[in-house]
Amino acid sequence: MFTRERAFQLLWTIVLIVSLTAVVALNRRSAPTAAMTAASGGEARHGFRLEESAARAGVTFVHQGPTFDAQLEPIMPQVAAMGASVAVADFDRDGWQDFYVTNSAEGSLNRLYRNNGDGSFADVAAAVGLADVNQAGTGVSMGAVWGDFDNDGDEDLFLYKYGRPELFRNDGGRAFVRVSERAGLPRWVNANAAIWWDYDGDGRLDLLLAGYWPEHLDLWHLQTTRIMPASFEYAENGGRKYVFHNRGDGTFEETSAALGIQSRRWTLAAAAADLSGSGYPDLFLANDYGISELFINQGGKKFVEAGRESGVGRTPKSGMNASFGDIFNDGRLSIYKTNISEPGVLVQANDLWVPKVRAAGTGVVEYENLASALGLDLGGWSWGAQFGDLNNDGALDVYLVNGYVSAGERTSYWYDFSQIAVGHSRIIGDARNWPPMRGRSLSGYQRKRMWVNDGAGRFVEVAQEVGARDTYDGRAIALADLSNRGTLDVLVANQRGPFLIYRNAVSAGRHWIAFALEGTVSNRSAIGARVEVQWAGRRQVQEVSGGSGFSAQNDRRLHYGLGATSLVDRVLIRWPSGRSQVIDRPAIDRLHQVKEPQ
Ligand SMILES: [Ca+2]
Ligand SMILES: [Ca+2]
Ligand SMILES: [Ca+2]
Ligand SMILES: [Ca+2]
Repeated sequence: MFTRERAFQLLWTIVLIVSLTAVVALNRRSAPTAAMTAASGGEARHGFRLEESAARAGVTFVHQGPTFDAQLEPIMPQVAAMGASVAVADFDRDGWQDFYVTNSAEGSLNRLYRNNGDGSFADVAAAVGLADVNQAGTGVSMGAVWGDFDNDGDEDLFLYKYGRPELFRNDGGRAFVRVSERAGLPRWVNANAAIWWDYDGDGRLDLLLAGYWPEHLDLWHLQTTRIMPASFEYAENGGRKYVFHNRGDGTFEETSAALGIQSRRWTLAAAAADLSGSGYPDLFLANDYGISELFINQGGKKFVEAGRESGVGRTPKSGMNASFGDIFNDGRLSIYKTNISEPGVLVQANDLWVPKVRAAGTGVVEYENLASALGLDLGGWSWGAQFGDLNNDGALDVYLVNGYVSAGERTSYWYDFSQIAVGHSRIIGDARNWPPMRGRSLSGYQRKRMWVNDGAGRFVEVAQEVGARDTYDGRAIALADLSNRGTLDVLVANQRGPFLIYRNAVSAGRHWIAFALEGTVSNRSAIGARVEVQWAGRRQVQEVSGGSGFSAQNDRRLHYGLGATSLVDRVLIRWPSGRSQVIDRPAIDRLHQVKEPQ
């Protein structure tokens, strides 16, 4: 039987064999800026311009990577390649968006940047008790997500690590109280992904925590080097998934087995939204070394894995990102999952899963991959990506960061990497068999991608033109309106690199509208609320998210570009409780605070 899987195996093998014979002469330079034309030309053409201004804003953070057991030393740069993350929220409720940034060396400090409202930021992590969270023996930070789990109005913080997961209760924006034991969190999980969601719609936020490495591993004290994925395509020896159901009394119960979410794939990214039209959030997992998984929510009581049936889980790749966007303004969310591509060696190409049919009830949506057709397929060694209307023209654009290990500038590990990739599982699974990196790069010094959606379903790449010109090893990206001016700024967390803030200047005459939602019956953070904005014969749907992209969380206020229109006809809100709300002709060019009607 010549199965589809067999075809992909063959294809993969052929690609790698080709790579063995190819001359991998990568000649990379990291200084593209000199050759670039003035960004003002880009602004005129595309309607916006990005200017990197982190240092000027007082943000001078440089991420430190982890250093594991010395037995991993030869391949340390690639196994210790994650941990830079960013999560946005207004933790002190002053109306200005703040952000939390993780650090990943033992003993290093995380940062909480409070927005001063004047274009500058101040690190208050130490003052509020969120800095010193990477002490030896507790593991190191990989990412964080904000959510008000006790519905008291203050955004609480969940921190996931290669190590001890932590929950911090926000006490009035002045201090964070560690409540991990009381909450009932496990002792040790090696995770790169977590999200807040209210999967059963009871008005209390639950937590999904997705393991990458198996949870029994202490990466600083290895008993064996047989810890690597068993396969590059079908590895199922990764970390388990946890669902923590919020009991409402400060404690959580672990419900993954009862819900049917029991994957051991190597998850790198997770995101939830109501993809099936049931009123409950479904769950998408982007997995490394294998296929993606799509768990369809059955009324908050059970999940059915529908990767194969829906199409999104048929082709094994190296999934790194999960984000949703209504790119055609037709009320349907597409899924963007990034993967690895290195021209001339391995081109997995990114996936843009576009729904083919509108689902009814709890039915499974069928998807087709239109990444190539729309021009979103090639992003290098891709990591985090987010949808957002950066030029306020009414169509969602995509910002993507990339790059794996930028080391020796004219050296490449790709040849050796390809050799291990075709090996037998017994060979791949043991870190001792992986060729030493010896200071070589692996898809390093890559140019970022900024795709502008032309509104007709075609994306044009404009990163260099609009000023997004760094070549650091990007991991997490989050979009946030930092200055409350109706423009989405870009926050980028780089592995072993500086944190970047691209301030976004949008051309005059482009309108917008934004919504800050607060649940009453629903969870107070309003995670899962769905807002449809209708204007000028168009409509766009967005959902409030408890984490998306790669190790990231956007500004949870929903932002819609409107182009030249002067009128929004109507806004439809579907709260997670199921309540509906209609707002007719809301004022444009402003943020609307909307509280769920009781
Ligand atoms: Ca604030
Ligand atoms: Ca709270
Ligand atoms: Ca719940
Ligand atoms: Ca746009």
